[in-house]
Amino acid sequence: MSGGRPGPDVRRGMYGTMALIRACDERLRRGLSGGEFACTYWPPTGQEAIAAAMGAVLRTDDELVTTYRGLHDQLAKGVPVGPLVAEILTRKSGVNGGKGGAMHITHPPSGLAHSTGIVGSGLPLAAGIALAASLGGTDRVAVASFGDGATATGSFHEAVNLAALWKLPLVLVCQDNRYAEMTPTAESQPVGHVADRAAAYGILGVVVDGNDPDAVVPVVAEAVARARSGDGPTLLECTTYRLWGHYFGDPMRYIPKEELAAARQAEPVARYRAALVADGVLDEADADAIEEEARHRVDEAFTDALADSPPEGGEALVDVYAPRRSGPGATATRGVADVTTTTRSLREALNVALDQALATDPSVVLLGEDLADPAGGISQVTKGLSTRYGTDRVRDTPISEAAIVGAAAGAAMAGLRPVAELMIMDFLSIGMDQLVNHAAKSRFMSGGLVGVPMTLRTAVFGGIGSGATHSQTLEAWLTHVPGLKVVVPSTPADAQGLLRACIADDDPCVVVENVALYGTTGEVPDGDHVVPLGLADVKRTGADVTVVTYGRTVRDALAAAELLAGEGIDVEVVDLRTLVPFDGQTVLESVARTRRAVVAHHATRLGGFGAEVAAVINEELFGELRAPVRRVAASFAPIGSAPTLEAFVLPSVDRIAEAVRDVAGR
Ligand SMILES: Cc1ncc(C[n+]2csc(CCOP(=O)(O)OP(=O)(O)O)c2C)c(N)n1
Ligand SMILES: [Mg+2]
Repeated sequence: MSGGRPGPDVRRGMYGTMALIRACDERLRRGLSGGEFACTYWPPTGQEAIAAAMGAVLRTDDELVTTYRGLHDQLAKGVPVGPLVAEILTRKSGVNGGKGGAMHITHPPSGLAHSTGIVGSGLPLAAGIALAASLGGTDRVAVASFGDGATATGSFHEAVNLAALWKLPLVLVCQDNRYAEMTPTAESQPVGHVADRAAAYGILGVVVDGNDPDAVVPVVAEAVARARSGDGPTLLECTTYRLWGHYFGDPMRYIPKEELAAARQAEPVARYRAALVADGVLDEADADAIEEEARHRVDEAFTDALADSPPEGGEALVDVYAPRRSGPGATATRGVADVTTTTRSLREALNVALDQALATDPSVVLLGEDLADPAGGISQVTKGLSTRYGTDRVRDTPISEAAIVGAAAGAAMAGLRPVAELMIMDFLSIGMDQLVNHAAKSRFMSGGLVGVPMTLRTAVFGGIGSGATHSQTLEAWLTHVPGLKVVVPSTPADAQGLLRACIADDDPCVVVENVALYGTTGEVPDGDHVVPLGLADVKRTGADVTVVTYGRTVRDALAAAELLAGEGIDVEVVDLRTLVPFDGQTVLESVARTRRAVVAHHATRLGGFGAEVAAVINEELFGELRAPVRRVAASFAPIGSAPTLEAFVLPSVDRIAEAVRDVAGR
């Protein structure tokens, strides 16, 4: 459908959608008020017209990202009412098996890509979905539906900037319901209209009466046509009113009575019914029948859902990660006797892994700041790749960490295998919501329907005088998040093989690189070298003490082992390589032999991953240990810029050696 007011069939259809939304909303509110059931609910009452118009314009294969206040959008996009209601009531038969709940509805067959509970976060995801649509050569569009309050978030601005810059097939639908929780729109934005913000990004902003579906249809249709034809995003501000407060049961004390009374007078469902009757599209009996039919479908949905049970508790552990795959990638080339090798720096090894992935898998795309040539990345890891594969697949981004991670996650949800780069690990703080709340949780919240096969590369700049905001070793932030895999390579061979494994993996993986290692060289097996995730590697065998470590600290541990060999202490060095999944077996086998262990890492000791390793050793081998497990890690202090301050805080060869002597009783 393109511009112009809708015809009678479309209008009747939209009324049916609005009636269905209203019936479902009323049934939910009735059940909640009467104590018939309990669930979370953010009523979209009063916003039905916007959803109905979107539903009338969008194709099933267009992808919608909405929010916790999404019932209307979800029904209008075609999510079947029975499984939708069951999900809201967190039943087994819900679209997402009761794992998503009212806030996190996902239904790919209807093009309902994601519903987010984090304000503004849907926009970067939708940008990524739009990127996948355009790189895939389709004419599908992505639509982000969000509230007025969301336009104050960094995610909104980063995503709109990115989408406008890249002319992504994205439609931005703001449902301006006059409030963000308890704050009126006017008190949270310095411009008169949300649509005014469009000018900052060189895109069209349109204000439309969101209570009139006939008015919304043509503006959505024009925005969709613009997006489909490659002319980029449009920001639509659909003005409306939130009739029942922020959440179910909101006493709405902050809303002026007269304002609410006027809004109720202008509410869209009754208003549209009257308009259709006045125009002769429906008579009163037709309208009654449409409403009756809607109520009937909704009643049936509730009866079925209420008869169903919630998922078994054990389901909590299912869909956290993709089921394990066998086949290529399941075995390492390491240890194969006749494999030939090439000497490479760790930087070159990462470049080769990316090159191989780009060459063999058209769904692999790279995005990040300064990735493309001539820069080729701040550390030249991506050098040459944009020249070889083009800037469509090796993309420079604006300085927008939330949008980089979010777009990668969205693109991964939509079928690509993006490799995003966050230049320095400290910047993870800015992309964290997208990684932790969306990439990590999508598979679970969707009940296994939507995985996020993305890789995030990032580098620790510690140990080179970069100071407190450019030196942090933050992998412990990530290992605490179910759904993520966390990889920390120490050698060129591992870096290449682990990165290949991450890109091929169906779950979101973070590769923590270290700038101090980029120049180190080593032998890398030729060909398709893959190191399976979750397998530690014994980098040096020894009989007296096990040092468990990873990443940059492996080098220090090996140097300490050399030193200690001269003192007659035989040290085994276990390189974890992957922190999640954690290879406890290799660690325990080693410590069961040596009966003495030191755990070492450059990250802060308090709450560091070493605490987890030490706890596992204690739990499993307490009776075997000849000494308590010792940890060597950074002091609980920011990294100072002066070399003296940094050296004081970070672990060193000497400190590792000292700890080993201590557990060895020397
Ligand atoms: C990032 C973030 N901050 C705060 C919240 C708490 N919160 C939930 S909804 C909401 C208001 C959002 O308002 P708006 O974007 O206008 O959407 P509406 O609820 O009106 O549909 C807030 C502050 C949140 N969920 N996410
Ligand atoms: Mg709002």
